[in-house]
Amino acid sequence: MTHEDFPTDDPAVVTAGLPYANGDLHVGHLRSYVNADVFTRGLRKLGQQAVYVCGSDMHGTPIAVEAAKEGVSPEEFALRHHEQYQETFPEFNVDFDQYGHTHDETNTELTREFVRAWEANGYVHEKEIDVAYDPEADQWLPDRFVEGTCPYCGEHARGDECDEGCQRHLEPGEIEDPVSTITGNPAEYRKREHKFLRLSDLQEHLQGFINRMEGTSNAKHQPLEWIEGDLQDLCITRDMDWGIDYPGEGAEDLVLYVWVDAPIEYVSATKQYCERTGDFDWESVWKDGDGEVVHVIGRDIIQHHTVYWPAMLEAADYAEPRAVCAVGFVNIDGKGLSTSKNRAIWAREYLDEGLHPDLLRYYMATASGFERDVNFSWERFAQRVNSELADVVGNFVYRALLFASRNFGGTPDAAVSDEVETEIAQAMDDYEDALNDYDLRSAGERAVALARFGNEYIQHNEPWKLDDDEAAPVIRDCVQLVKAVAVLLQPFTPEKADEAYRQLGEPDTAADATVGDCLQAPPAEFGEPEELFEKVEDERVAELDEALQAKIEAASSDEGDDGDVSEESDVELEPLADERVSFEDFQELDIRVGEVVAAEGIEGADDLARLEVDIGHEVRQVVAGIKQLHDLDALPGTRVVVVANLEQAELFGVESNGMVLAAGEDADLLTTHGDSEPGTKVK
Ligand code: B3M
Ligand code: ZN
Repeated sequence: MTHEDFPTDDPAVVTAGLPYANGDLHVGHLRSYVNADVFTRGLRKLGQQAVYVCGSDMHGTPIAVEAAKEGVSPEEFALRHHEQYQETFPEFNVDFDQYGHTHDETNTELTREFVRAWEANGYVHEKEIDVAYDPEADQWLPDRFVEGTCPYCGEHARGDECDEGCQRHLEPGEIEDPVSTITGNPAEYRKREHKFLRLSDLQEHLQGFINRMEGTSNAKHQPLEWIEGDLQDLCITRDMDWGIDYPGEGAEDLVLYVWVDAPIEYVSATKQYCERTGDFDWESVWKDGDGEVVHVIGRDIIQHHTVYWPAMLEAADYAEPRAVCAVGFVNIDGKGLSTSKNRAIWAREYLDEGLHPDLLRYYMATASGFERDVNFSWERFAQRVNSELADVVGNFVYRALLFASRNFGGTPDAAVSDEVETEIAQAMDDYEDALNDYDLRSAGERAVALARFGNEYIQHNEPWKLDDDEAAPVIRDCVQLVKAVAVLLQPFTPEKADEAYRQLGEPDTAADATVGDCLQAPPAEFGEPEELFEKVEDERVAELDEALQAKIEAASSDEGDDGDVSEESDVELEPLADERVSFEDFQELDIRVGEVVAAEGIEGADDLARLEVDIGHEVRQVVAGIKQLHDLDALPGTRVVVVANLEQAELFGVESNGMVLAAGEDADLLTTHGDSEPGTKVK
């Protein structure tokens, strides 16, 4: 089944993965919430009815463990963070239409209804399993109360997720060599009855769903492997006090697993929104499928949203979501962001620097494709802000509106030229296509490209050399372009777009505008504009960077203490090879300098990219495992080092004729220090 393009006649419900109410917000969080917010606003631009819902995730061991450390009750602890999130999100113009939490009455009730429906539909069974137990603390050890070794990949893992290795969800009893995080002692496995959701009965449905769903390619491809073999049933109960009590028989002392009530909050928040506004019927969206549900999540919770959640929905006779978009992580200095080690840029810190939220929004939504990781750096942030928002958008808007207001008191009385009308219409089409492809970066870049066109247009036509009659049509075109840029950029930079709209004398806000307004004439009268964007100066970048470097150093010297290693992706050095190779053997390798001329992802492969590399004598096609790790669009022009006489191979049906050398897990591409020409032999 293919989905109808946006805009459709049904309401869209966009959700973002619920933040655990257990810490401060940082840029890693913001990336998902900003992207989902931009997407929702983008849908509205297309004329799609769209609401954005989310809430705080209050339950589970992520909260219980942290609350225990502080010596406060989980409820008090979680509510405090929930309130803090409610204040912080709007400061980044992340405007949820409904922001609830998983412990509120609506979600508690709805969660119980889901479980009762599963029971009534025969999807729940009870089974005796091994559960980790700490004899010294005399306590069961659910999820984050236990750590050990992942049975699938051998990495260190938490009780319910292999967060450092294969990212798989782990069922109770699966983790090997369990250790209690309460006492640090080895844990025992003891027998215990728990409730399970029969995923095994839903395999066929899930396979169909994954084929039908839209979204990012990582979200579509990763689950294929998980649902191929026999699906394990999902344990839906835990031995804890904090959580939603199991509603059925025989499990009075158990609460529901946090991943049961957490996604149900998507429905609860929609229900609360609908009850408050009366805008549409939440049940027709969630139960009858007369709606477009789009989940935006971090790439570490793909399994929960493409396997467990659709199974939970189906087992309770709910409809399936339309799309799952998995956003990449934000790394700092090439390493995973670590909250416990303060290797992070905090939301509050950013705001305290007096930086405008729209700048970070634009950077977070366009720094790379949705699903790729972004390596945060102040330098790149400043570069994008300065060269795109300030030099292109800000400069164009200011020049055009200043000329218009000084010479014509507003929009000149003239018709828009065919050339400009066609250009704007093309931008509107491209923008609509990009949003339908869940490609925010292209949508944002299209808006900036239109401003770039405007700058070139004004430069080329030199209205300052013309008399008013001759200048009028040129400025009329430019004013229309300003309006179109403001409309298209609004999802990314809502405050700045509103400001541009005010400068144009528009009576309504840019938020109210739809793509169709790009071609509607702006008011005849408006005053002198002010600059929209301030540049982030070099000295500022140096200061910000210095502060970040100091943090990174402190974090590195901290490494190996008992901090939260779970969020790390630190490189472990491989041991040096003992065996030596002869010089002759080495010389058999024909290693050349190359220059990337084209780079694109390979359809169907999560990590692979097809590169065309100029190696002097010819242009070679090479397949490289760098799709997630590099901004492919930025690669052309980059010097690389290529093993030219490696055996040919075929990967995902694409021939690879050579190998591009890269270092480590991040595939840091080797390049040349000087400017050796493509084809130069490396020896
Ligand atoms: N609270 C946070 C995470 O694992 C978790 C998301 C729930 S979404 C329903 O990223
Ligand atoms: Zn693993």
